[in-house]
Amino acid sequence: MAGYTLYGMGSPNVVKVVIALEELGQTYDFAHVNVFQGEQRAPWFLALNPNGKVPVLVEAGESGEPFALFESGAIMDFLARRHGAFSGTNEDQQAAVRQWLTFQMANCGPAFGQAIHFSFATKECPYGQNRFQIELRKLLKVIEARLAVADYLAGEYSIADMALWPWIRTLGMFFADDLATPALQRWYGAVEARPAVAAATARMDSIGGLDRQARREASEEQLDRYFGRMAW
Ligand SMILES: N[C@@H](CCC(=O)N[C@@H](CS)C(=O)NCC(=O)O)C(=O)O
Repeated sequence: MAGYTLYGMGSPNVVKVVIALEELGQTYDFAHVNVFQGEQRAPWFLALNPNGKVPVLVEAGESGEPFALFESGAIMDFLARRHGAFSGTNEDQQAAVRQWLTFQMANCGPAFGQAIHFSFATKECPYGQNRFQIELRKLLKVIEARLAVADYLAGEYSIADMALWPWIRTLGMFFADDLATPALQRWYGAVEARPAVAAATARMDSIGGLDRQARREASEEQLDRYFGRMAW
């Protein structure tokens, strides 16, 4: 039996956890959650994450009780500490890893997600498009400046890079021109070349078909709820 079960879909916040599991050499079962049709709002899922979002990681308990964790940043931090890698080797480095992980979680995830949402969901909303594209470009400048003076976000390759990389990959499908800067490209290629990252992306690309099917089969009302145009 795999030590972990990861509940998710093929989105960046889930891919980052798959990268961490692969980098740490952990076995895991992947449980696909049909977010387009609202499976994340079912009572069984809310018992794992009351906020109704993927990813959720469940660790099989050695003495019975499984341990469930939500919020991808907390999951990354948990996995790195549990398996003693990719989170810095002294207190200063550990703080730097958590700093850049928090930077990704608190800034890049929300702003990049909204920039993507407004670019395809509500083309009639220039206020939202403009606001989040300005923030996206500002954050990309911060990342470029950091990677111009450091190989990786926290100096050494860490869970902070694993957390950011899938977001940059996804941004490439929407805002490729904004990503054409030298340090970001150098870093992106270095992370992409890691065998664990290749294994993670291959596994997650196979999940993409499940997401596309779930989205195709969702009703208009379910899609309105998923995209936040209507309350659940
Ligand atoms: N801050 C959360 C964000 C998770 C998140 O936004 N998950 C999305 C997919 S990437 C989701 O589950 N959406 C479904 C919904 O909100 O109903 C994390 O990093 O874990």
